[in-house]
Amino acid sequence: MSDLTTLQQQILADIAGASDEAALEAVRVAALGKKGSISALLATLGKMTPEERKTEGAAINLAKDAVSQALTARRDVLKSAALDARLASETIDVTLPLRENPAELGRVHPLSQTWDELTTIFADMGFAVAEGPDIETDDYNFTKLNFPEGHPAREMHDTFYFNPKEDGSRLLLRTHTSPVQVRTMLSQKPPIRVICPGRTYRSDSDQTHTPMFHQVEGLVIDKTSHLGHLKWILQEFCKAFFEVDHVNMRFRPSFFPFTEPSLEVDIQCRRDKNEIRFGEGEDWLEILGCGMVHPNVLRACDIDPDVYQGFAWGMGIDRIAMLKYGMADLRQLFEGDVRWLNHYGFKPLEMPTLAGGLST
Ligand code: 2NL
Repeated sequence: MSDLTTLQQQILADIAGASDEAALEAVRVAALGKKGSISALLATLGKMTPEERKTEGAAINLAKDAVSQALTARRDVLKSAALDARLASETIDVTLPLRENPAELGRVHPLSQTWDELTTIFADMGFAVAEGPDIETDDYNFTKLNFPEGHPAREMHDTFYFNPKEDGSRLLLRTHTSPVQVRTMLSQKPPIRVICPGRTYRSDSDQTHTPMFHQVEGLVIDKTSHLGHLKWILQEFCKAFFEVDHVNMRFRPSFFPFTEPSLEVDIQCRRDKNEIRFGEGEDWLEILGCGMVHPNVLRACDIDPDVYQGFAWGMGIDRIAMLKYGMADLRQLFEGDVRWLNHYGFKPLEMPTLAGGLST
């Protein structure tokens, strides 16, 4: 009996001495676990007489209850002490400035923004986006586009050529995205409605030219497509892109080998010191070239010009980006200066939509 009292006191002392929840758990296992000291005593009840079992059993169970209660009480004390310690150590300075959402830290390059804006506008008019390789054949970049071999028009584009192959043919860096439209006409049947945005290359470098630049061309081929459709498409594009209700446009005769007739398009604007406004003013700004696709081009692309006709246009993405976003120097677009990008860049989660505004 006194053994039981001693054991109980020892266990209660161990409980009081446990300094954290792990130590307390060890004490519990040593007393009440499968091989614990109190469990061992309970196991001896089976070998006792009924009278002994009555008195001994009651005493052991009282000791077990006392130990259980002490364990619970100590666990509560240790838990709240641990919480107090955390509360004291983990302070939050609510006066610190908000950190920017990591997803909002980077900036979208103005050219990517412009690219997204114009694909959004043309997609709304039912145009698909087509892409192709930057390295092209002479055939796709020139011959199929009605630039005859040795024709001076080929010299109009300062082409980057690769070294000639054994058979004399040479690859080149595409000088416009027209070869993508050639590929589209060769692989699809009309009606065709595509835009082809992409990188293009010409050996030309000054204040207003970089050897690599971006172009978006458009192509529509159907049975009765005509310049009236083209004019409407370009007018709607300019209004949507420059985010104005009204634009005046001027179509001037021009020459491209791949269109006949060919036209250049100016948009009316007001040019103040550092700002250009569209839909008002007396100045004219050239923004693109266009025309009816030349029958030779259709034939070269396996389309019968007696059945189908269409129109095409091309414009510089870099140029319209600079016009819209008031950037003075073309070359800064490609310098990769993070300070410049922080100023002219766009927030990544604010994507252009027609309903929500292209560039809010
Ligand atoms: C400009 C002029 C233009 C086209 C591009 C084109 C493409 C095919 C057939 C016919 Cl496959 N035309 N593209 C037509 C007229 C003008 O670009 O000044 N771009 C910056």
